[in-house]
Amino acid sequence: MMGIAVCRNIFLSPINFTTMLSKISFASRTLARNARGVATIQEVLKSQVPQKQADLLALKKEHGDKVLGEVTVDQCIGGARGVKCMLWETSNLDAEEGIRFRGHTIPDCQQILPTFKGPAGPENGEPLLESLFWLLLTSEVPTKAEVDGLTADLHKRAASLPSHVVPLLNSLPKDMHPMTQFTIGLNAAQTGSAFAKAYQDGAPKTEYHEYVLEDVLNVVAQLPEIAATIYRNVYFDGVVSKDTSLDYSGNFCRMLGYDDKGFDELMRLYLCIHTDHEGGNASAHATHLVGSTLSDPYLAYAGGLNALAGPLHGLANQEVLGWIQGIQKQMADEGKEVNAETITQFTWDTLNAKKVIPGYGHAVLRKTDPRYSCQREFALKHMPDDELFKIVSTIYEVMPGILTEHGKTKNPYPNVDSHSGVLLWHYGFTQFQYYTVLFGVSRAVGALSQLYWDRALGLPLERPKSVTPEFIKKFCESQ
Ligand code: AMX
Repeated sequence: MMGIAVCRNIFLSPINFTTMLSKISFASRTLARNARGVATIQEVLKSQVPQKQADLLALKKEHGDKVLGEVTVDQCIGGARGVKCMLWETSNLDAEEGIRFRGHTIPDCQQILPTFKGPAGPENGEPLLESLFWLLLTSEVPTKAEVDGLTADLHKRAASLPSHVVPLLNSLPKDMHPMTQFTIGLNAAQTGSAFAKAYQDGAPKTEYHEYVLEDVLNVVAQLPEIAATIYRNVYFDGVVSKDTSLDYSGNFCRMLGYDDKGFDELMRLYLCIHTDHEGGNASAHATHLVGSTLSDPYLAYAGGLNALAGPLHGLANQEVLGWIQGIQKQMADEGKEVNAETITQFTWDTLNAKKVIPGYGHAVLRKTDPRYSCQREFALKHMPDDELFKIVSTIYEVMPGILTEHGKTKNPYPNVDSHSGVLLWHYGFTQFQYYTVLFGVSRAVGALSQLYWDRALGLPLERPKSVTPEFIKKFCESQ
């Protein structure tokens, strides 16, 4: 029967076929997992580390002196685009296809990862963030029971947020950018770092990853309270209420002050798709770099958050909303409609003013970001008539053509940040200066999963070679 089903699906589409294969392999893995019983994430990782360490040693021994690529002067000056010089376990980004989390596309993940209702599958809602966290850390698809165990563990760990953090956040000026507050909160929570303490106490290098895992789980568990405290302080009454009968995302929604099942589902999707985008993006790379100095996960991820706060990276989601409001205001002032024609004019005005169009373009991607596409699918399913969604759709119709005609960007298509704001806005989450904090809660899961493996695999201090302009000139002239 399974064979017939697979054959039939081959003729549907390659995506359906891949998804079918994922489901089959998931089913067989689930059988194996059920035989072994419910494991904790610590147990699974402990069983994987020796083999992974041996595999990496063997890879180095066999291929250590092979050449992965060369570096041109343009790449050296131009932000190292395409230079292959970083090991990354958790995800891989293809320019055409987009992100794969441990080999799984976003549609795959929506098929195979456990949801709040239980079994995997879009009919049961979006995957749980904890499911993806498990997949990123272990490369295995968890059972629902394993995910529930992780959820309970994270809820328990959230209580370990040091007692000085919330009062510190309460003392910050309300007009300080939420991302600045977020990094302050995370840095302040560093006093609880298990790794920093173990290092000071003389733990051997072979044990670093055990303490790092404690910190990774604690940071992920503590971030919602830091983030929600900032949101409630800046925009509301400062009161944060929890509901730990829910999953990580649902509880986070309650902490932010939202009690709406539709918004819970959106937050599950949102938190999953922002987790990881291979290693070279600024927030993941910064976390990896800072962590390579043996700064603990709190300090390392605070570095990542500072990178995320830049408008060319995570801050683009707030910029998109600001840009759309700019169109709306100008057209209202001029008594015009927001439509394809006026959006085109506004876009050219932005480009002629030498500004970027937020939410479009990408350093690696050369097609529409699948993180954009799945958010569009969500909107088509849950809010097809939303006015702002219609504007975002019209922008999507005209923008690739305009950017192509403009002729500068290598990728005229939308990225993740082009769509996230409109979904949040639909549920009444209109404080767009805060949007990057949500991105930051999610990115922790990817960047810190990798940081665990950085230490488990004993990766060294990152220290690429820089060169002076004089060196480049002399070197090239001597060739
Ligand atoms: N609007 C206008 N110009 C753009 C553009 C856009 N959306 N995207 C790229 N360009 C311009 C660049 O500024 C650059 O101009 P320059 O030669 O005068 O410096 C030229 O096109 C070539 O750039 P590129 O090679 O296509 O892109 P990049 O790798 O240098 O930069 C990115 C990538 C994302 C920073 C860029 O596309 C951009 O600024 N986009 C808008 C901001 C944004 O949406 N950021 C979020 C990205 C996703 C994320 O990290 N969250």
